[in-house]
Amino acid sequence: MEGRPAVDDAALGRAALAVLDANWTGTSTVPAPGIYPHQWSLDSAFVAIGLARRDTARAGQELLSLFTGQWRTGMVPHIVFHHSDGYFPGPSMWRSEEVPDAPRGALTSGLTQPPLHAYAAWWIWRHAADRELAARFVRRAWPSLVAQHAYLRSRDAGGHGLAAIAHPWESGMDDSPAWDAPLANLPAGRCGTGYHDRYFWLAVQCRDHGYAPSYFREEHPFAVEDPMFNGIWLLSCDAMARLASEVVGADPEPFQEAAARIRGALLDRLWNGAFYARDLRADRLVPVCTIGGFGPMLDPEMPHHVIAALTALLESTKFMGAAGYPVPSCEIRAPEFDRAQYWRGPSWISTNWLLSQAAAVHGLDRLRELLVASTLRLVRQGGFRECFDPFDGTGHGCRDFSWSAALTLDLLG
Ligand code: 9WN
Repeated sequence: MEGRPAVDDAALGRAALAVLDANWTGTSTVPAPGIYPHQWSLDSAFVAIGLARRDTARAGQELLSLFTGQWRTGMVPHIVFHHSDGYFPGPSMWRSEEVPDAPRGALTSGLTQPPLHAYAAWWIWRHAADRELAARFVRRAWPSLVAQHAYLRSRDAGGHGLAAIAHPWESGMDDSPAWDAPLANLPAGRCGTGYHDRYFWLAVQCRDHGYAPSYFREEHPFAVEDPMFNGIWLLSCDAMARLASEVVGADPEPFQEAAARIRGALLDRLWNGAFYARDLRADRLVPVCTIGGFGPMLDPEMPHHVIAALTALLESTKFMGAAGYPVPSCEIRAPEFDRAQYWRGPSWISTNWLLSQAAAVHGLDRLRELLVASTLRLVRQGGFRECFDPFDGTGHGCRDFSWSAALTLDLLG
């Protein structure tokens, strides 16, 4: 790509596969050795996408293995633990074994993450060399995907068609400044002062209320409608509709209706010239532009004026225009921006990849090419790091990060 010798791409592809092989446990892929030694939901969806063209069987197994942790409510937990050690908070905090709806034989967290899985299943179906194998996988995954989508409706705390996250961990973008205001509003004195004290306190509240959707909707003090979570849900509803008619022989209409409902609610509830997260407990938009605000761009049917405004914002000096290594996870000019701290500034391969898909569905070819080229430049220069400084490309967080490797494979084609 970009006039580089083919050998560079081949070597990068081999290095990416080597990371995924090293992080493969035999049934699924850990996000990174050492720091994340269990299975994470969103990470597995990205890994499945990255493997779809290269190894259909393993891509499918990644998702099916995640579904062994699915709860009877349909909830796909954000972590399925492989053992009891190595990550805090671990199984002894979550205590899923005490929850009647949790599976026996698997220890899991009690929260979820963005539901990218139906889209990942569709990606496998679309890109697999072995169509029969891919179709068998889709039919096996289908009941789990249907249950997951039904569960998300039970998380509509605002009553307008969007799922509300009950914890920053559910967003997949845990340190994002979009959660600062809702976290600041938690009952002081009961939950500690630091953000991470508050994360822990919130998780304990969820546990002590049995992770019940009715508690999440009605009482839990953190309830936020996030444009990225819901943009991904919408994308997956479209994927469900396609899988229903192309593979499963089911009725696509309920999923088409769900996609339309989410689209309408995103525009009614979260759009104000850009998409913002809505803090349901304070009933107001959180006035900071983050990478999460571009999630609804993934929808092929978002109105043209919305896509034009989002593209202008993305290309402006608030985001890509001033970053040597886009896309920063927070608006560069915001006071909350921090170039080195996780979701408060650094560029991530996952969100770059999602935006490259958004650009593709809207025919924004130049934007797509720029995103692909700059994303590959990041990993070529810095390796498969967790995230990157958006100004000089320095890698941050852990090394040999699975979704950085997997999505590189996809970008290499
Ligand atoms: C909490 C595993 C996960 C990702 C998230 C990322 C980070 C965990 C953490 O790592 O979250 O779930 O310990 O900070 O924010 O997107 O799924 O890679």
